[in-house]
Parts: sequence; C-alpha cells; structure tokens
Amino acid sequence: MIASRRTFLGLAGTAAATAVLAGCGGGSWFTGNGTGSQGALLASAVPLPEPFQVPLPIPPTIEPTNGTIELTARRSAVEILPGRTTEILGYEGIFPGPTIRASSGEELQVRLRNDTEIDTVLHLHGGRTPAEHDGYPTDLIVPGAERSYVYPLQQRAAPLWYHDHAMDFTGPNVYAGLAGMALLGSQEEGALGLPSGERDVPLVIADRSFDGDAAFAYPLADPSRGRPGVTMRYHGGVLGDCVLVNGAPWPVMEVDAARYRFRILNAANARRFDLTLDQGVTFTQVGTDGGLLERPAVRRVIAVAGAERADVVIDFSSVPVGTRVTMTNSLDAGGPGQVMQFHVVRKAASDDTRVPEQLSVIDALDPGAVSVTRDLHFALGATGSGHHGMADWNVNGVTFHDGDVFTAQRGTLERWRLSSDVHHPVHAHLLHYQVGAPGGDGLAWKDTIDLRPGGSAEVLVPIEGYAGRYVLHCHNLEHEDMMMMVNFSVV
Ligand SMILES: [Cu+2]
Repeated sequence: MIASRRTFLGLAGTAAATAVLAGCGGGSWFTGNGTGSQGALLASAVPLPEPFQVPLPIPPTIEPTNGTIELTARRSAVEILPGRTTEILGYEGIFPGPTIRASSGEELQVRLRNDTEIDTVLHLHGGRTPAEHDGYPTDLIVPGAERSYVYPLQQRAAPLWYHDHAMDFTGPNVYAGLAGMALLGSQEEGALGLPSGERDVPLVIADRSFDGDAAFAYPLADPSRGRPGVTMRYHGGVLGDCVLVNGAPWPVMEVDAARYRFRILNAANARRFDLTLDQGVTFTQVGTDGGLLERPAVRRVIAVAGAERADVVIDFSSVPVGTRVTMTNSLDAGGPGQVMQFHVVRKAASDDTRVPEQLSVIDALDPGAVSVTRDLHFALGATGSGHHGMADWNVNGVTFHDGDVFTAQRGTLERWRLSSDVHHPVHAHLLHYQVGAPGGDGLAWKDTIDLRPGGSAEVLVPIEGYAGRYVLHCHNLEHEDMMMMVNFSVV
C-alpha cells in the first residue's frame, strides 16, 4: 500500500529526469513558457495515445434523495490511457466524480465518506455556503471518517463544481482526481428551451502527465507529504502534456447535427485554455461561473483559466454529416494544444431547442453605493518567509498564517482592485463578483477572475451570505498550496 501510494503521489526518478531534460517551454518557472500558462511542463514517461480515438465519457449524474447525496472518496484503478491502468483518488472512485444535479434554492446535504489514506476537505466551488460547511482548508476529514456538508443553495442557477480543498495539498489531491461538476438548475433556466438531457453535456478539461507506470505524475517536494509544495521547477505550476476531457485523453464525441449545451470547466491545476473550434463553427456563450448571461454572445474563443466555467451552446445543425469539428487550445502548439473532437454522425431526428435573445436579468450594482475599495495584489514574496523552503506566493505580502487580510460587512458593496505579477486566477469563497459580460454585452456574475501577467481587474462585490471566516486565493493550485491563500472575515 505504501509503495503504491508513493508511486502514485510521488514522481518516479526516471520520470523526473525525463521531465527536466524533455520539459519543453524553456524559460524558468517564474517567467512562464510561452503557452499563456504559469508553470513548467512535466513530460509523460509513457507514450501517449493518438488524439481523437477514445470516446468521450459522460460522468454519471447524481441527484439528491430526500435532499441528500452520499459520496465516498476512494482510491481506484481506472483505464485512462488505452490498455493501461492509472490509480486515481475519485469521488465514487471515478474522475471526474459524478455530476451533481441540484436545484437553486433547495437545500442540499452532501455526506462525504473518506475511504482514502489522505486527509480531505470538500469545497463546493461557487457555492454560497455557511462557513462551517464551506470546506475551510483545515476542517479535515481524516481517513475513515465522514461528515455532512449542508448547502442552502440560495443563489442563481449556475455551473458549480466540487473538489478537495485540504490545507497545503489541494494541488496533489485534485490532480489525483478529487473533482466533479455540480450543476444548479432553476425553473427560469429550464423554461428557456436550451438543449437538455443527453444534449446538455459537462466537459471537465484538465491536463495530466503520466509516469513510467502510467500513474499520474505529480512532483511533490516530499512524496511522503511530510512537508507541502512541489519541487522548485514546478513552483509556478504543474503543466501536464496530456489533455483529458471527462477523464479521457483527447476524446471524440459523436454528435447529432443539432444544438448541444456544454458546461465547460477548467479543472486543471495551472493550465489556461483558449478554446477554439474549426469548420467555421462558433460558440454561443450563455453563461459564466455565476450563471446565465443576460444575452447570448457568439464567440470564436472561449478562454478559461483554472476553475473558470463557460456555459456554451454549439450548433452542429448546419455541419454536414461525417464532418469532424476539432476543439483546440490556441495557447499551445503541441499536445496540450489539442483538446477534443466532435464527430457529426447523423441528422437530428428533431431539435426544438433554441437560444433566446434574453436569457436572464442581472440588476446592475450601483458603483456610487460602494463603501469600501480594496487593493489586493497577488505576487511572489520579495523576500519570502519561506514557509515551504522557498519564496511564498502571497496576497498583499501576507499568507494564510498571517490572520485576516480584511473584514467585510454584510449588506455593503465593495470594489476590489485586483492586480498580479504573473498569471493568477483569483477566487473568493462565499462572495461573487459582478463584471461586464464576456463579449461586452451586459453583465455577468463570476467567482473566479483571470488576472493576466501584470494584469489588473476591478470588480464589484456585494457582501452577502453568511458571517464567518472564508478564504480568498489563487486557483493555480500550486500557488494556492504555496501560500497564495488568505483569510477574510464576514460580519
Ligand atoms: Cu497564482
């Protein structure tokens, strides 16, 4: 068991050597690598499959019974690379975990049993959740234990997701497979006529690398987990060379010549994706992290940084049967530049779906009502307190161990001016940001904001929900584990 755990959690010596020698991208971990993502490429030590051969898996859907869903986190062996076995940690033993379908406004209880050998924490990302159920990083479920999380879900319908949030080890735990989607629906959304049922498909996109035994390779600084963090080369982030969609490498999905709705989630530790389609096919974006846009937006590129979601419709109805439509990541020319393929295999028997011109109404917040403006700077420590034996990533020079970075008053409106040194996707628990819609038409709600290198963003943040202590962090999971996570309190 120990040997297997080490093989899985650690990085075999040969793979490490391969990674150092063959890792492309040049540059250092700090300066980036020309792929638009912060981090260093970890090259797989086994041959990877040809793209677009493996069918796209659809994670099973799980709905509450009497308001409750039961999940078990456990280790299992699954086939990811054809003919090989990869050990994962997964909710219900699969990666991604089952897709939770729940309803906005209806309380959901998730009972999680930890049948793994690691400590875990469950966080409903994008959930407006009381602090004691939010998955605070040190609220650990130890091996063999279980606990219930109660989610009031007093929030808009939205494509949320759930994942491990254990202190110092979220990166390796999510990389090992502890992530799944949680789609909140509502009557308003259900009445729109958007594609549904088998034509409403989650796409959980994540990059991974494999060691010589086809295990997920993750460069923990200490494979025994005596101390957190990754080896120096990967301090900026772990970039895999194999793109998995719903846990399958560069898969292909057979589709009807009809409209489909895709709930895209970037579940990667560090990689950004700029998704594009060929054959003249475009995306119609209908929603973001925080639910429906006011109006649909036709887009050639869907950009998603770690933890961001995009709710899109793709219309294959005018694509000739037999055509293959390829989704690529325009940020990378190599394997990570490929994502998946859609193979249009038949005419649709019927398609009475539509994308209405008006999807939802978002009441604009009044900037004149802002009572507090906060400057939050995400950067590498100039000197570094060296929590992990190297300079720490931090927010305004402080880290998780330095107490609250601010206290916010419920019922008020704040303006946050976010800025960064390198690329950081910034996520606040509990609170949602109101921003301009992607494409510029109307407003949108977000829980994760992608800050480009040297970038900044200004967002309006209504302080709503529950009193308690929450975290604000970078969703590059290596940055998060290496201290780019701070506390704030809501009173
Ligand atoms: Cu970051």
